[in-house]
Amino acid sequence: MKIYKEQIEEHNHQHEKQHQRQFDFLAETLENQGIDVEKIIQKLSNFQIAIPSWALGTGGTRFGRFAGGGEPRNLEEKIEDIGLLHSLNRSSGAISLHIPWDIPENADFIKSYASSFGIAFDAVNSNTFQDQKNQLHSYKFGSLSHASRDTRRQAIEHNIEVIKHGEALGSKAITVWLADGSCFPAQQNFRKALQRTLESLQEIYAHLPADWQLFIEYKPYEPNFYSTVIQDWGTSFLLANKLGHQAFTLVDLGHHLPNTNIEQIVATLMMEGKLGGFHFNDSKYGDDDLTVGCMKPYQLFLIFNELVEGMEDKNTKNPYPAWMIDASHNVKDPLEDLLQSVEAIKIAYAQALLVNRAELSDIQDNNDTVKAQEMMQNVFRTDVRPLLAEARRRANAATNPLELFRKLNMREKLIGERGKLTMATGL
Ligand code: PSV
Ligand code: MN
Repeated sequence: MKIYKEQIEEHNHQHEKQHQRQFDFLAETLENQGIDVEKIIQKLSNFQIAIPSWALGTGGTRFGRFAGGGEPRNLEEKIEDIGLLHSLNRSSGAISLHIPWDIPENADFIKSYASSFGIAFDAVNSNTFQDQKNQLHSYKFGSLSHASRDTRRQAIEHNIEVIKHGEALGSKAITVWLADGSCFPAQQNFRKALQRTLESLQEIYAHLPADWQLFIEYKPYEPNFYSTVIQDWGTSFLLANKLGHQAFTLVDLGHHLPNTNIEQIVATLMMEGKLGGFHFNDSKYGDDDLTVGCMKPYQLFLIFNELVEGMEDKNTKNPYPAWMIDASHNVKDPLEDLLQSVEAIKIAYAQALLVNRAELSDIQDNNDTVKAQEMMQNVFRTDVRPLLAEARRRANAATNPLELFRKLNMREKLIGERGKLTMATGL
């Protein structure tokens, strides 16, 4: 399934007058404030957010799953779905694979198929949180931290295998997320479990190609409910530091206890040059996996404020972070959901680009808390959507991707092609 250039042009043509009016008004307002609008549009055009291969089907909960219809049946169809997103917004030019959910049988073919849609391969993800058919040792009580050497070895080998798959596709990073931990007090020796995890990671790190990065994701609970071995950014940071210069911490927005100051974590990691990547989503309670920006858009903006600050500061040596969406729930059309998430991320990014860094720095040095709030909320309340639409228009994408997706009846067409009861691999 494809969206043709002419369909996008026609859509943009219909919205042209209104878009132009809104864009001209905003551009003039911002230019009057001394903001270089062209520069911001350029940055927005360059900004790409990877789509996880597991977010293209309807997510479920432990209570059930309600298939939405037309879900991709294989890796090729997942790539086609991301191709659809990318032709609509030109901001989703990468896919992040989860192995073994999506093992490419013919890497060369998959690589060139993805590239025909303008899609590259982002970080690959290993999976030692589920047992696979015919697996010798169970991960029920952990993987890289497991008390048994054989189980750890199996998990290490799996990660090395994942790196090999990634190399064949042109990925440059592996993300390790461990479900390892314990459900009950005293079930596990914390110190030994962490030590074993470090040693396992060291073995994986030894197999990392020289131009690769290793991202360590943390999570305070779930599926283990008493403890997780890599519970927080501090533990991830500690491991990344011990591993070496190719290892980094990965921040998943849903992996924090309520009210955690995530923007401060971002700033700290960037100061140390150890923020490797991001998994975007939103939540009300925990790892809810909801659409980015649906609950706490101001927090998202404050996080981007720190990210932009860190990226623009020449004194920080943090590499450019890998951006990915990690969300999947069970009520929305996954493609519509992803379009909304990408939009929310780019809105927060655009707003952060509007912040006058020199002025904010003066305000902070003068301890003017009132002005700090005025300034940040003024930016947050600026409707930057015409900037995003303009960046898309110039890239031959749709000025309003979601509207066009619906107008073209894309989901109905996907159901017609793939059927109503298809089920994508994933959680
Ligand atoms: C775990 O909750 C996680 O955030 C990790 O990134 C996994 O790879 C992904 O979700 C699995 O859905
Ligand atoms: Mn994640």
